[in-house]
Amino acid sequence: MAFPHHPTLTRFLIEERCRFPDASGDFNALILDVAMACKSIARTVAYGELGGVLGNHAEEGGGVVNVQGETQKKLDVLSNEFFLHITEWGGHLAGMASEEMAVPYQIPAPYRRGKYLLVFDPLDGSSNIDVNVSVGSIFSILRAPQPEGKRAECDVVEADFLQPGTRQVAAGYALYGPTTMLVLTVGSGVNGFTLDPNLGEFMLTHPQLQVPVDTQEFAINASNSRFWAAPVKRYVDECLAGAVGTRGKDFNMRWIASMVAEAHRILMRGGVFLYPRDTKDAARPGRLRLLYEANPIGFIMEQAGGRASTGCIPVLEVQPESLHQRIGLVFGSKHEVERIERYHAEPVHIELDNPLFHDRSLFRVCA
Ligand code: AFP
Repeated sequence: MAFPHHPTLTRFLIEERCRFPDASGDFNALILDVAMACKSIARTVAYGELGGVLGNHAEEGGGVVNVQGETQKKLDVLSNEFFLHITEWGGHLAGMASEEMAVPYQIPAPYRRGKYLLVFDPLDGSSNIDVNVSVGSIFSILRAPQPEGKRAECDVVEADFLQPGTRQVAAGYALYGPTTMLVLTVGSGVNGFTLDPNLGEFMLTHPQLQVPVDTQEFAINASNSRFWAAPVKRYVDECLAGAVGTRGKDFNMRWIASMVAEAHRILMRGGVFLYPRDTKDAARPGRLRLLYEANPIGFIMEQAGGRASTGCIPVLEVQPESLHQRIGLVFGSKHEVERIERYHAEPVHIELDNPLFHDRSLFRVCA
């Protein structure tokens, strides 16, 4: 076998750590534990039907829904378990929160409690797992607010996790596609690692990724178009008008319904992703979750020279109000996201009789 000529994730982390002479090594150890959880999930996902892991998670009496009211897949539950049990023992974490758990997870005794919080969506896109679409895990690392001397006796509470995305120490995702990749930012650019299936190691294959600032590709669930706000309709209509419209160029549209896969495509070749706030369900201010979907992907996009927004303000600046808060999200190529923000800031004339955005008046959607 050829001598591996790509640096491993471990080497990358050790070299990064040299920039912080006071670092204890806790952070690197935590990232390696997260990577181990992702490798375990990748292997389980790869077995598919052979592993008996497809289909809905069911307990006696029927299927199970998570705190979002969504049906849990067997792989959602398994992936959550991998994250919890592979990272809880190392002494680096004060607590965790996940899409699949209503309340924060306490690090069990006898494990030591550490200085970081781990927030994750263990298997994004999982409603498509049974049709073999690429899925992934998304994670965000924050600092725990508990002072060092108090960690042992202090349980984490929801408020500890309610930190804006600008406070993330690191964020990343693993994509379980034709190859398994780990994409990571520790706040100094974005690096992509490919899992070498023989060595079982993530190798640095995509250093310092950059999202092209311009694009001719957008991603949105067009079946929701009747629920969109006017600025989103305007943006999409202009893309669809193509070369003969105001944009003067043709656009391509993509929709995988697995945000982590869309984010990866955008990181690789540019594009813009929109899951905006709409009026489909007035009680749901957006589809995606702020803490473990929008913030980590937003951090990665911004670190790669792209942009992430609610449509009105940078998503990383939003002060979270609850653990499972949903939010409108637009991210990708910088100039397109800025254009969408501009459309939201301009006064628009709404033709719709629309209870969320009010009817037939001049107003700013972001006001
Ligand atoms: P699941 O993890 O439940 O499949 O949800 C995936 C997701 O949150 C995100 O990854 C997709 O972009 C979005 O939902 C797809 O939503 P639609 O069902 O509206 O296409």
